[in-house]
Amino acid sequence: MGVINTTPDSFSDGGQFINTQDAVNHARRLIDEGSDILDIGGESTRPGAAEVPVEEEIKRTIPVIQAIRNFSDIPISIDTSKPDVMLAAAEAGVDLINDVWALRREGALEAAAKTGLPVCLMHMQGDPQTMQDQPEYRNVVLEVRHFLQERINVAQSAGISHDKLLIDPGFGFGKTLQQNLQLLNALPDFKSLGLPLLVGLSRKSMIGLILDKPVEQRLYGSISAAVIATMLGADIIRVHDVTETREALAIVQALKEMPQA
Ligand code: 9MG
Repeated sequence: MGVINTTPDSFSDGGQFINTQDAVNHARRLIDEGSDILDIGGESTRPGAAEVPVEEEIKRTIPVIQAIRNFSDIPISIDTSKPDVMLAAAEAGVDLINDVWALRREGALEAAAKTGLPVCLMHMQGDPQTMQDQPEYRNVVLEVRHFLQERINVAQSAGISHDKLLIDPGFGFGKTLQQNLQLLNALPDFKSLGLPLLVGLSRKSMIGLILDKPVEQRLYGSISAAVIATMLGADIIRVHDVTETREALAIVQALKEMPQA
């Protein structure tokens, strides 16, 4: 899954793609590089990010989706938590809703159900403004797993069928470095929820903290994390650097497909 942020304050690309044409050019590049899905977002979810009015989020994302739909049928995911953005994006032809709030914002559950689209439910403790202040868990793996199970149940009760759901432990969303590493190590535990597992580790602060590197120097760390996550069962990896990650994951794939002796 290749990332396209149409935000001026994204943590990892610093708002390079705020202009529609730039975002569309970036989409073409990610497609050429072999991205299987494009994830388009109009509101930064980095720690401390401010909320964006719904009209602005629609103005940033929908023209990009419409433009991509004019030349490609690549699966597109809308990274949003707002019901009106979900509905507008569905109308514009997206294939997946990626909600870092796991449909907890007012009206999101109903809107997502109305679109009939698959939804990725992600765990986050707190909200983007404050989530990294002092994340606390008794047992991060059990609590995140419990949260996801509860959101799966809620989504199903609202009419979203099990086969339309994906889950994501939400690396960096209200977690310390140690908690992120515990979750990474425990990825196989999440497979027992019986849903595709999406993970986003690309350029995140956990990589920066381990390597003591700024965001623009986290490529090798991000690739390593993607390889580990895939080895441990992740099905979709959300990344900024598609070519490099694809090459690394081709090795994992070859290993997984090797006939057992
Ligand atoms: C939008 N966004 C930023 N980071 C993410 C992550 O780790 N997972 C998902 N599903 N979305 C993310």
